Order: sequence, then C-alpha cells, then structure tokens
Amino acid sequence: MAVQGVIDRYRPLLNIPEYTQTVTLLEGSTPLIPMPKIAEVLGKGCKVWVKFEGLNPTGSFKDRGMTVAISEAVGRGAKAVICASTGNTAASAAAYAARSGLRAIVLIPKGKVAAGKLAGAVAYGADVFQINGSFDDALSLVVEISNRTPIALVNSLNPFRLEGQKTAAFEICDELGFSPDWLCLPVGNAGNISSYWMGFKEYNELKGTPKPRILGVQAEGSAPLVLGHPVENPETIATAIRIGKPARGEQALEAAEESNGRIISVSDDAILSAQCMLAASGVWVEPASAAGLAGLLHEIKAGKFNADGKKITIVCTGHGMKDPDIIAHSMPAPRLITARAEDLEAAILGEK
Ligand code: AN7
Repeated sequence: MAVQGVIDRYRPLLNIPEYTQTVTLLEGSTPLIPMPKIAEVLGKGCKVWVKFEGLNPTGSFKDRGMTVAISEAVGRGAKAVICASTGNTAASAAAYAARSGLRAIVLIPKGKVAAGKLAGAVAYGADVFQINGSFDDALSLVVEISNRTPIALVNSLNPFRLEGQKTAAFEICDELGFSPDWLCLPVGNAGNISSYWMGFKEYNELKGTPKPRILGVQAEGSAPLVLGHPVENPETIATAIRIGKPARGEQALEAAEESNGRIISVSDDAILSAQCMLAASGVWVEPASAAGLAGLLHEIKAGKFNADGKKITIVCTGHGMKDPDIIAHSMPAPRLITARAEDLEAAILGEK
C-alpha cells in the first residue's frame, strides 16, 4: 500500500465537506510499538503498546487534526489560519499552512513553550506572537479574532481537528485486529481524548470492535477536569498540557464516563520518571507524552488498577526532541574527560 495521509486512508469515515482540498504531509500510520519491559512491570501477562505519535511529520499527533482543518480551510477559500498553542499545535499549523500557501498566525504563552516547538513554528514561517499570559488567555484571544475576521481558527474547537485525530483510534484497531482494554493518554485542552473516544465509538458501530476504557491523565498543577473547576494559573513541567480551561472539557469528561474510565492527575516527578522509563525502552517522548504511563503506574500503585492480563495502549503524543531542555535539567551532564585514550578507557571502566 502506498504511503497515505489520514484523509486518503480514512476519507469515507471522515465527516468532512465535499469542498475539502487535501493538504497532507503523509501524517498518521504511526507505529504501535510493543513494550514488553514495561508490561512486565505493570502486571502479569499484560500486553502494552505505545502508539508513538511523536513520529508524525512535525513530531506530534496534532498533524492528524491539522491536515483536516487546513484542508477544509483551503477548500473554503481561507487565506489565513490562527491558533493559540502550548507549542505543538503552532508547529503543526505552521507546517500545513506553509504547504498550502496560507498565512499562519500563532499565539503562545511567553517562556512556556519548549524549544523544539517554537523553533518549528518559526522554521515553517508562521507569524509567531507571544503574550505575558497563559495558553487559556491566548485561546480566548484567537477565538475572538476568528469571530471578527475571516481568519480560520485551527484549535481543537474546530470540529475538523477532531475528525482527523479520531483516525488514531482507527489505526490502533486496524493494526491490532482488536481494540485494547485500556487506552491511556495525556489531557490538556481535551481535544485528543474526545477524538479517540469518537473514533472508538464509530468503529464499534461500524465494525463491532469493542470500545476500550479510557484513562485520561492531567498534570497535578493543571488538572481542571480532576478538580472540577478551571485552574487560573496552571503550572507543570509538561508545558504541552499546561492548560487550565480545556476547550473540550465537557466532552473529555463524557469520554471518561461513557468508557467506564476516568481522568486523574499525577505529579511532575511521576511524569519525569515515566519519561525515563519509556526512554529506557528506546522511546523518547516529551514530558506531557509520558503522562499516560505515569497515570497507569499511579493507579496500579494505589491499588486502583489491575493490569494483569490486560491489553493496554499508551498514547505518546509528542517526540522527546521537542523539549530537549527538560532532559538537560533532569539528567547529569556528560562527564568531561581529557582527549586521551587512557582517560577514556579509565572513564569507561569506572576507575576515575
Ligand atoms: C504532546 O499544542 O494544546 O488534550 O497547543 O502537545 O488534545 O489538548 C497541545 C496539547 C498532549 C494534550 N500531548 O492534548 C497545543 C496543545 C502533547 C500536546 C497534549 C498536547 P489535548
């Protein structure tokens, strides 16, 4: 099968207008990587896969939704798109806009966007603006502008974003030949959890594939859906999910409830240690992307989750290279040695 983007691969299952003009970077079809070492830690006879969304063209799952949002915008004659972003949406919007000749305008919270994301948005040629404020402030500004002008909003309030992102659920079912018992993933603005649930429900109706239970995971300092109210000053080292008023919050809570799952929160330390655990199996993800595993470990430790015999998919939403500084801070710097073979040998043998 020739390489396809998500629109070509799943077009009959996408609720998109006729006039949609496909703009693709051949996103999607990301690997579902077996994680036997982690499965052993989680429970007896359980099977674990990582859906590694960091391997999309701009390094995150956002590309699935962006191909559809931009394709729709182009089809209807939009000349510019706008989004607020904690980083990945910005980079993705910028790339797909560049590909289709649209202007991309992105608004980010100053100082809170990881280096690899900001660099991407700039490299793809977006007009990047920053505010002294949060993602939530930025989102309300871009919503207002998109209401006042013909500039198309490409945040996940845009329903076409969800149409694209639900394809990840299709891919998991198609690849496994069944659906997992549990799907674990980070929750920020809550578009992705809503998309997955849509996708699994649709496959259930179409093909009878059973629906998984969903474990959504927020960071403790940014956990509006766990606390039950917006968080004015969200904080977390996982800047991707540093969001206090999720646009799709209601839908996310519904997904958790309908799937007989739940949304929980974990500490930044738990996120960082899950990030290391994934890296120790060769999968380096950005901090937010480790939240799903962190949540799973948290629930198992608290005796609230029995992983024995379960089939579990962990969604890792973004690549580790998006946020290299985190690792530089949490890991020891490489040891400096003199440029002599004896020193290198001694260092390797641990004599010094
Ligand atoms: C790596 O880029 O909100 O719950 O502006 O980048 O669908 O918001 C990013 C979110 C998880 C949360 N993992 O997904 C943005 C933005 C990564 C992310 C999420 C994001 P949603």
